[in-house]
Amino acid sequence: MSEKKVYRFPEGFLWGSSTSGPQSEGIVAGDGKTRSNWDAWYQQEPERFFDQVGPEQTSTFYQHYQEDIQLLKETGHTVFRTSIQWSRLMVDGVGQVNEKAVAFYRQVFQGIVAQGIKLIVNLYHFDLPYALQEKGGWENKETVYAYERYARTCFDLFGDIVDTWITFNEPIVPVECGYLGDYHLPGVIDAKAAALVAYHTQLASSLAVKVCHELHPEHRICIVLNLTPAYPRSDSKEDQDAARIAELFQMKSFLDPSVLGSYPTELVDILKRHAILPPATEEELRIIKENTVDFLGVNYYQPIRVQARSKQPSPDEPLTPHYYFEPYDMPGKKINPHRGWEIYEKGIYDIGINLKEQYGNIEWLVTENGMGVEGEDKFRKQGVIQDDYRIAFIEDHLIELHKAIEEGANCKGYLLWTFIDCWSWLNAYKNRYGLIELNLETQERIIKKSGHWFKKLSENNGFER
Ligand code: BGP
Repeated sequence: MSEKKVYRFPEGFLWGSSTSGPQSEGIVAGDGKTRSNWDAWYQQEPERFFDQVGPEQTSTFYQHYQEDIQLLKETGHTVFRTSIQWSRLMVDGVGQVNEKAVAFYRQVFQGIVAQGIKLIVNLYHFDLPYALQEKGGWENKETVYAYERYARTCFDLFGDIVDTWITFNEPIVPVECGYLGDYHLPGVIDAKAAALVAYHTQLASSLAVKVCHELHPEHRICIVLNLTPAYPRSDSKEDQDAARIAELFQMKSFLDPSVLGSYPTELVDILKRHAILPPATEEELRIIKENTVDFLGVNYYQPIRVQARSKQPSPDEPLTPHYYFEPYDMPGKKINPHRGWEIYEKGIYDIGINLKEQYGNIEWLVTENGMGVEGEDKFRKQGVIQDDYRIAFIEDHLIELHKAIEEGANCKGYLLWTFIDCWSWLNAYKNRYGLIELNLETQERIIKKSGHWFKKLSENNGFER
């Protein structure tokens, strides 16, 4: 039998998980929360959400946070990321501060820090106050300044407890899903609006970095990006071009301005060519240039595989990034059938090396990686879900991450999505991601096999395989 290899991570490597306010807190009568885009959408079209479970029924963290913080400890967390809901903290995103929200978040944050767990707080996880959405959302520059005021309010209210912040989670997702597809509000296909929304979001992120550094120079702030590497079908020039352009849209549109302070010239040229380059003032571009992030959060689930278009775009086709490439469905790829996402562990290695070589070896954390599985009940033995597939999924990715770190990648921690089964946008509770099972009827929490395993992983700062 071959000998086992030990994968030990650098000293101080952080082990934990991420969640978000909208996916975990739920809504309780009298809590003072105002409507977000998700609350409003569920009211309008509940049938779009799996089993018609909406955002008010998320994992009751609002009531159970004390118990849940204990569970973080029991599953070996040394780091935890969650988000503040803008629509909970400020009436309709611009009005009065909700004192109940302030009390709630302060108790949560203090409770986490008191356990010796490093806390990372995100300001925005797809959840725009609906009142702002009604005024044009991120197409309207007023939203940028409303977000800046909201960020400042958070730094003021919680800066004595929180010292590590995130401006946005996966800002490209609302652009792709809301302005180039029909999965987030407003659900339109409008490339010009998409480019404007992306630009305004980047400007808002840079402003939050600026305000954070002004108010609390000792704090650190990052942006979380889903950096899906684009792999070309072949090494033909056409396929390589397709992959390069896919990465420009999907990855570099936020990575370059956030880390390097400017947009890739090729991306600007493409947007100009289609007459959809957002109008940017010199002052705004200076803000982006001067306020780059201190470190980066990387969410990695799947790669994208692309090829050159097989047919010319029709003149009537609305402009989307697919004007330049088409998806490549690689035969034999490994797939998570529940989510339909490819599993390609080496992607995490490639990201680490890319950040090392092209982005000044910026410090980064894996801020999400994980496996959503439907119907986990069938894996229950003696009351506990035996999710060996999740353990294998994490280990497989950690092996690649370990290799990248050995080769000099500057990764400081691994945060799983997520600690407890949570509500996932249109998929609601279809796929479960947690180290801890959530019983939707009783709200009982039971640690899965992976949760016990994760504790050992954290205590040993690695694993053997
Ligand atoms: C990421 C989001 C998370 C989470 C995760 C799982 O993109 O940041 O909020 O939802 O994906 O994806 P899904 O819930 O769609 O299965």
